[in-house]
Amino acid sequence: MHISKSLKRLIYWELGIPLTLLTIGIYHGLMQTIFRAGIIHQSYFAHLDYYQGLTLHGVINAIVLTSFFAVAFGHATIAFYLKREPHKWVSWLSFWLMTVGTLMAAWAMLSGKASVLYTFYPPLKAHPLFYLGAALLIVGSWIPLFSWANIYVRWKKENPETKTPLAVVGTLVNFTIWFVCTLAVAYEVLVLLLPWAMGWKATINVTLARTLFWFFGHALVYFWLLPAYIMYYTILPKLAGGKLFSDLAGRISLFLFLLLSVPVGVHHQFSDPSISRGIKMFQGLLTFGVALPSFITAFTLAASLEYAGKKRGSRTLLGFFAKLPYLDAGRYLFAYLIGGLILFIFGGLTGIVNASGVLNAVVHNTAWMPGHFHMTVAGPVFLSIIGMSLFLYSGLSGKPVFLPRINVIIPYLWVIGILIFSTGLSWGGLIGEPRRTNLGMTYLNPKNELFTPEWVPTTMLALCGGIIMTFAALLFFIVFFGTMFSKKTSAGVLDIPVAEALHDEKRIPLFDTFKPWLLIMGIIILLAYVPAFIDANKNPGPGAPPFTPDNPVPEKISKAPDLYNQ
Ligand code: HAS
Repeated sequence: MHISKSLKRLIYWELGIPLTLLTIGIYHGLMQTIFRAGIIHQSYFAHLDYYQGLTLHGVINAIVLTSFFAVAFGHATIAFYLKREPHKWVSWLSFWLMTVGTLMAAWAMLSGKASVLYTFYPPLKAHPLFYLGAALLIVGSWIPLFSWANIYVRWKKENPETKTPLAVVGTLVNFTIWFVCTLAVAYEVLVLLLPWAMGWKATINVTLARTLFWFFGHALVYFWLLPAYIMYYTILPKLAGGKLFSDLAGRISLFLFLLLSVPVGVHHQFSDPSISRGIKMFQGLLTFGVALPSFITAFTLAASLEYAGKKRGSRTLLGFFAKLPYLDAGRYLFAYLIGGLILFIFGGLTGIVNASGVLNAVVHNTAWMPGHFHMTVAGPVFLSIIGMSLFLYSGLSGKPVFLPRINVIIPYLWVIGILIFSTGLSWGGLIGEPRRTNLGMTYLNPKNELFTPEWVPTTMLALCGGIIMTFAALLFFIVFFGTMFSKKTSAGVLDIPVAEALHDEKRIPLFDTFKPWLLIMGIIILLAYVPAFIDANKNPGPGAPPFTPDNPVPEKISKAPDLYNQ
C-alpha cells in the first residue's frame, strides 16, 4: 500500500535515529565485557567511565531503540491494517518530544553527569536534564496511542462484526500497558527525583522511588516484547510458508499480557526489606501467571512452524524443523525472528528461575541477571527490532537490501554470540559474580588482593560472546546503512506479510473489545500495588541525600553534615 510522504519520512527518522545511536550502545556493550574480563584495570577507557558507558549502553539499547521502534512499527501497523494514517501533527509532535528528550538525556550521559544506569535508582543522583529528557522521551512515545485509538474506534464503527486484526489488538494492548505503567515513573521523576536533584529537597524515599520504578520497569519489558510477539503471530507463520495455528490463542495471550504485565514489578524487590512478604508472594504468583501467555505463544508458534514444515514436505515427527527457510535471503526476516525465538526458550526459563522467591535469593544482583535479560531483550526483542527496521526501510524506500547473503546469517551469528555470552554470565552468577561491577579494577586484577580466579573462565566466555555479538552488529550496520545509501530500484510501498489463520475461530465479542479487560487490569493493579505503596510509605528508612557513583560520601555532606540525621 502507498502511504503519504510525511508518514514515510517520519518512519525513516524513527528508525534511523535509534539505529545510529545504537552504534554507541553496541560499542559500550563490548567495553563492558572487556572491563569485566579484567583486560582493563582502571575505571575508564578513552575518557569514558565504566558506569558512564554502562548507562549509555542500557539507556540507548533498552530505552531509546525500543521506544522509537515501537512507535514507528505502531504507525506502520495501524496504517497498514486499518488503512488510515495516524494524525500528522500528533505524530510529528511525538517524534520531536522523543528526539529532544533523547538529546537532553544524551548530553547529560555523555558529559558524565548522569552515570546512574538505566534504572536511575536513588540515592545515585543525575543531572536534572537526564530525568527531564527521559520523561519527554516517554511522554512522546505514548502520544500516538491517542491517534491510533481514534482510528480504531472509527474503524470499529464501520466494521462492527469484523474481528479487529490481531496486529492492531497487539499494538493497542502494548501502548495501553505503556501508558499505564509510565504514569508511575512520571510521578517518580516529577515529584521525587527532580525536586531532589535540583536541591529543593534534601532527601528522598528510596523504597518508594524503587517501587514506582518497578511498577513501570517490568511492564517495560513487555512493552519491549509485544512488538516481537505481533511479528511472531502475524508475520512469522507466513514467512515460514504456513499459517498461524490459532488466531484466538494470539488474542488470549495478548489480553493476558494486558492484565498481568504491570502488577508484577515487586518481583524485582524480593530483597527489599521495606515490602512485606505477603505482597511479594502475591506478585510472585502473578509473575508465574504472566509467563502463561508466553507458554501459549510457544505452543502456538511451534504448531504453526510444524504446519509450515509439513507443507514444505516434512513427513516425520520433528522433520519440520529441517524444512524451514532458515537461510533464504529473500525471506531474511524469518531468520531474525526464529533466531530470537530460539534465544527466548532460555530467556524464558531463566525468567521462571528469577520469579521463584527462594531461587531469586541466589541469583539476585549477580551476573545471572544480565545473562537472563540478554536472552530476552537482546534476543527476540533486539533481533525483531533490527530485522523489521531493515524490512520496513527497504520496503518503504524501494531500495534492495545491501549484501543479502551476509544479511541472512547475521541473526545466527548474534544467537551464537548471545548463547556464549549468557552462558558465561549465568555460570558466573551462580558462583557469585556480581552484576554492574567493574571487575577489572579488583576481582579480575591478579595484582589485587581481592582477585577471584574462579571468575576468569566465566568472564572470558562472556568476552568471547561479546566479540561475536559485536561482529554481528557491525555486519548489520554495514547492511542497514549500505541499504540506506544504495539506489532505489522500485516504488517504495508499505508491505507487511500477513499470516492467515489455520483455525480462524469465529469472532468472540469478549476477545474483540477492550473495556472488560481494562476494568480487570485496574482491579488487579490496585490489589497488587496499593499495599506495596502503603508499605513503601510506612517503612521508608532514613531519607537519602544525593550520591554520585564515584564517592561513598553524600554529595553535599561537607556543606551540610546534619543531612544524615534527617
Ligand atoms: Fe525478566 C529481571 C522474571 C521475561 C527482561 N528481566 C529482568 C531484567 C530484565 C528482564 C531487563 O521474577 C533485569 C532488570 C534489572 O535491571 O534489574 N522475566 C521474568 C519472567 C519472565 C521474564 C517470569 N524479562 C522477560 C522478558 C524481558 C525481561 C520478556 C525482556 C524483553 N525477570 C524476572 C524476574 C526478574 C527479572 C523475577 C528480577 C530478578 C531480580 O532479582 O532482579 C517471563 O515472561 C518469561 C516467559 C517466557 C517463556 C518462554 C516461552 C518461549 C518461547 C519460544 C518458543 C520457541 C519456539 C521456536 C516455538 C515461558 C515463546 C522453536 C524453534 C527452534 C528452531 C528450536
